Amino acid sequence: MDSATAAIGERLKRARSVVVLTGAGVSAESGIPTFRGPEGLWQQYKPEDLATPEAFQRDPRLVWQWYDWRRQKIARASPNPAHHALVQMERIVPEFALVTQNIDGLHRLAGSQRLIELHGCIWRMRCQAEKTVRENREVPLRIIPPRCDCGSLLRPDVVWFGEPLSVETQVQAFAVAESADVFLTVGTSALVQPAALLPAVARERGAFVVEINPTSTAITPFVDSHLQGQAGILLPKILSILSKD
Ligand code: BJW
Repeated sequence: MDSATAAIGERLKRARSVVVLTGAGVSAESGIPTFRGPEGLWQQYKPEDLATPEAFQRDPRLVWQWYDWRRQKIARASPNPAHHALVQMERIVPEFALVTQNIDGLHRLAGSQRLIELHGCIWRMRCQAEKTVRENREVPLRIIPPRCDCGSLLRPDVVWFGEPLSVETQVQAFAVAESADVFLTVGTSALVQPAALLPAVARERGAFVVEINPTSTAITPFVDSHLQGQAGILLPKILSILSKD
């Protein structure tokens, strides 16, 4: 194991509070496409056609077809070694929080408990009229677009561009970031706000910020350490040091 990875493991051993921010790259090794980059969803689809409230208002059927396709892909996927390593990390570190931008539910499926889902969850639907939220795991959907018993359209319970994140979720995420001794940002391009602010906030409050990503991102120049590689390889390595007496 290289010395930078080993050093992060040792630093985590001494930390009281560890916060991890994850993005689509953490689920890439489970076969779920990321958004940006050469293989990303935004190469093939336009966010303004599929991931905005205006797009849903214009063509709910198209938006739901895309989400139905993604639900089918996610339903076939399993958590990978990165998800599992984070579950173990939570069990070892005295104060741990996992903040994810992912809507695929794989962290929860792996067993993460102290989890803040910033952008919602693809397995929940929200009634446009009543604002009630329900779990729905039907794959594929029998009727597109799905409707509530009240007759109104249901929408995916996710956060689209131009929509605010839930206040409670956002407050929780910033609070844990502010109290972190070590902050890991894993598998995110760190382009989407407000999530991308979290590593900067943590660093400003004195956290040691580590980025795990095969490529450089918007925040690489500002982190304390960039471990260049796949989350599914590096997180288990870090965990192996953290678990040693
Ligand atoms: C690996 C790997 C491996 C690969 N291991 N790594 C300030 C400045 C500028 C703009 C804004 C601003 N504030 C707000 C905005 C607008 C906008 C925004 O940020 N735009 C930017 C893109 C410019 N933000 C918003 O609109 C947000 N809302 C908001 O701020 O509201 C304010 C408001 C207040 C009051 C009233 C009204 C409004 C909402 C953002 C919602 C984002 N939604 C999406 C879709 C969610 C639903 C869905 O999935 O369908 O969230 S967009 C998409 O991007 C998704 C992701 O969660 C998010 C982040 O993407 P992520 O996870 O970083 O993925 P990628 O693909 O970008 O990166 C993957 C990385 O993994 C890469 O770096 C790879 O190298 C790496 N990788 N394999 C480790 N094996």
